[in-house]
Amino acid sequence: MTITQEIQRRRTFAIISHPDAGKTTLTEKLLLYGGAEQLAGSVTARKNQRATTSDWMELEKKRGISISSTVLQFDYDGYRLNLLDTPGHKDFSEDTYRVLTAVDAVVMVIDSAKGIEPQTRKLFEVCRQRGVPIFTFMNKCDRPMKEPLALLDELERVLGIGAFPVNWPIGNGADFRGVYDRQTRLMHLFERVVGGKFRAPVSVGGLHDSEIRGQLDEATFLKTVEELEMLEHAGEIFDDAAVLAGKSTPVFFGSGVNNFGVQLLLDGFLKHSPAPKSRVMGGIEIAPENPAFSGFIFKIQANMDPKHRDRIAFIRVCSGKFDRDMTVHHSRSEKKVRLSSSHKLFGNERETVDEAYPGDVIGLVGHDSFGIGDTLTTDPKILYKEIPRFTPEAFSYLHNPNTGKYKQFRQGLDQLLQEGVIQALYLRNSSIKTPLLAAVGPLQFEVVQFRLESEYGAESRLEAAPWSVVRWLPTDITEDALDALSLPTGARLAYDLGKNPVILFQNEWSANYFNETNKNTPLSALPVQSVRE
Ligand SMILES: Nc1nc2c(ncn2[C@@H]2O[C@H](COP(=O)(O)OP(=O)(O)OP(=O)(O)O)[C@@H](O)[C@H]2O)c(=O)[nH]1
Ligand SMILES: [Mg+2]
Repeated sequence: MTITQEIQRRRTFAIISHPDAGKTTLTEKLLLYGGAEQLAGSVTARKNQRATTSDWMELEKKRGISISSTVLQFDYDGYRLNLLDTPGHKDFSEDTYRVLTAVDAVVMVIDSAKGIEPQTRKLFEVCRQRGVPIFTFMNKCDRPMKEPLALLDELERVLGIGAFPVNWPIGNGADFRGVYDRQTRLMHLFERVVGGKFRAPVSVGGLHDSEIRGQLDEATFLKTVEELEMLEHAGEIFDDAAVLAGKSTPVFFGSGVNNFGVQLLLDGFLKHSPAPKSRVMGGIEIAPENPAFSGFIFKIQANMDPKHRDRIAFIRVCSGKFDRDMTVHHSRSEKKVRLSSSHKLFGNERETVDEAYPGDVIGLVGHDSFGIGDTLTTDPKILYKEIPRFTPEAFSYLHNPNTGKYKQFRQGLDQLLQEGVIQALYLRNSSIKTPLLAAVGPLQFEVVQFRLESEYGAESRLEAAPWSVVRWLPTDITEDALDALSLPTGARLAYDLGKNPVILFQNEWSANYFNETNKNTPLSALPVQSVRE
């Protein structure tokens, strides 16, 4: 296969939504239908007893929510898929947003009973800004759902995106029977299978096929026919260009847990989603076919495999070909490094990979100097600046109650900071050695404490810190100028991990007051990035 053929068969996408809409469940089902697993992970109604491929972390299993994104690579129908399941909870949105920089399309999952929820809306905005094509899966049609037309209307009204129903639900809630595929004009009626572990048996036929007709009650049949006629009258056609431009979203209905409509989503997605495209960095266009290998690190995760206790840097390949053992330029250290330990990933399982192409996400092991956002390339002129930063809104000290375990505590915390699980700040002119953690949301504290304990055997104790707002000072401000600042009551000077100066304020009001009274010291609400970061 030529490099162009390899690129054209790659599909790299994330599954996004508000918490609990069914992303992880759908991920498992895509693996089932994609033939990547014989049995989809046993997703049971009892949330605390789940064992899914993509929620492998101890705390994820315990809480039944996704905390960290997961990469799954598999082949299906001639395609190579790189699928990323993301956490929905807003406290983990840093992780989700980083993943969005690494994909070429997204599947947005919506709970059909609830419609568009706040976090879906935020994630949608990020996709729109980045111009990422969006495919919509209206999930949980097996539960009393909103009217499908109302759901489409909501997409158009709330998100301001055109919505094209590729298929249409037949029945609703307990009577949900399947979907009508508008492209092929065929009805797909599914049977429920206990536990949803195997592919759902399906009968396919035309709308007026006697066998299909016989399976539907009069009311459901008439409602479906009427709605389909309405859609036909509207006369819209599938517009690939609008989808690729992020102006319109193809909509699929179904039920992940029941395996209804999953195959149609998978096939429809593969048919219409884009292969890896060029990226523009600092005005230069880098095409995937560019002979230079390049990619960037968007995620770091330690201790994925308890047997190995190492850390994996996840890189999205953007151009050229990756070969194991190749030597590349590492942007942060400006040094040459040899990439000898490279892996293909499937949840927390990994397998050595010898080559990779644009679109692929691979894991690199054994490089402590790698950080999130770093570029690896054979052409040092290429530098990706993709990774967004977030403003923390929650601050807490993290104490080590057990001095005998100081080493484990410190090592664990340093590792988690490098992973970007949470941020840390250092108070200026302070003798306090207790780390001050800064999080986008408080659940991040819980993850840090849990992982310190379970992965490093280190206990910890949280103590709320008196600030709720952080602002960045100009990076070129001198130490003397910092000494001369007059801060509002309760405010403190500190440094972030990149040694950039910040001010911690007790509240928004206090930050605004400082702004008013120090016009020549502009503050930034967004983290600044110094050159080497
Ligand atoms: N009735 C019904 N329940 C579903 C369906 N799909 C998923 N669920 C249930 O919805 C709950 C949440 O599912 P998950 O797949 O964990 O949701 P998620 O979007 O990954 O959640 P986070 O990652 O925590 O944001 C689970 O109890 C699933 O069994 C569906 O099609 N119908
Ligand atoms: Mg999940």
